[in-house]
Amino acid sequence: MRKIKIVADSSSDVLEFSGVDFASVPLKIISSEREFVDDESLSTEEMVHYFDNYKGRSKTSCPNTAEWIEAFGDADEVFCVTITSGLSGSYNAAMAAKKIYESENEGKQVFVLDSLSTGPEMRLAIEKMAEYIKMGLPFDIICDSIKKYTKKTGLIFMLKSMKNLANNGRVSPVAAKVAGIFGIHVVGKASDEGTLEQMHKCVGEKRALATIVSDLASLGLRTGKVRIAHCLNEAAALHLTELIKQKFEKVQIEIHKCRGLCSFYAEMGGILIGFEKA
Ligand code: X90
Repeated sequence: MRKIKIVADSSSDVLEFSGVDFASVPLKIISSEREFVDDESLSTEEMVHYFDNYKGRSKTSCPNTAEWIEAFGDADEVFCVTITSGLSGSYNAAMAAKKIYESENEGKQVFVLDSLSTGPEMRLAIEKMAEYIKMGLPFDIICDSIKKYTKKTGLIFMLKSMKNLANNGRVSPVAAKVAGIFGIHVVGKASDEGTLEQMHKCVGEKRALATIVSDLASLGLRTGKVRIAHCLNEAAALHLTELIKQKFEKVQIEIHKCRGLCSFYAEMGGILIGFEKA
């Protein structure tokens, strides 16, 4: 029996997954005083409040090659998914890990998927990988199928502040400036290159959520899955769920909490929505 494992970096907000062997590899969120490891022991709430009051420099770091290899364990087939290579070194580290692991373990195979996204869109990829594994599909077929599947998924986000994204060079300071001023909520999507693409500046959360629903329609949501991740904003996640259900009757929605990495960048009140396109 070949041992099969799914490994994702912690930006997926997935810590465990039932029915398959699964590991999360943590990113780190670092201030000049503290280091937060994005694993199951992290209190994201405490971290978000800490950074809300913190005025100094902060940064994040992705898992290194050794950490990826360690997470592979002794699996014969490994399916990895990483945060977008457009914003992080996680994909490159996982690819380096794949090369070493495969060359040191004859016959073992590692597939690394660059999600070109993060959070709930990665969760959808993990769910699909698990489905294929449970079906008993061969390694190569799973790789091809998952690549095709992710062409039909998307990510929309709503941000009330883009301070941490701008301070860490993940968006331009000019673009980030509007978020939060006069109640402006930025609504955008993960671009095809795996970067942030701003689409609307909405005044107020209500307006922003309505805009997200119409964007979901124009981007291709019809009857598929929706996965919402929120940073300390369950009220918005629930409201959005209602709005989505009114427009798309057959969708299957789940709400999850952002873990550390997504909480740090999405900031208080932010939400991310992963969805399947028809
Ligand atoms: O390697 C590292 O240090 C991690 C850097 C991650 C930078 C961006 C994370 C964004 C998280 C923000 C909204 C969604 C953006 C989607 C873009 C593809 C969440």
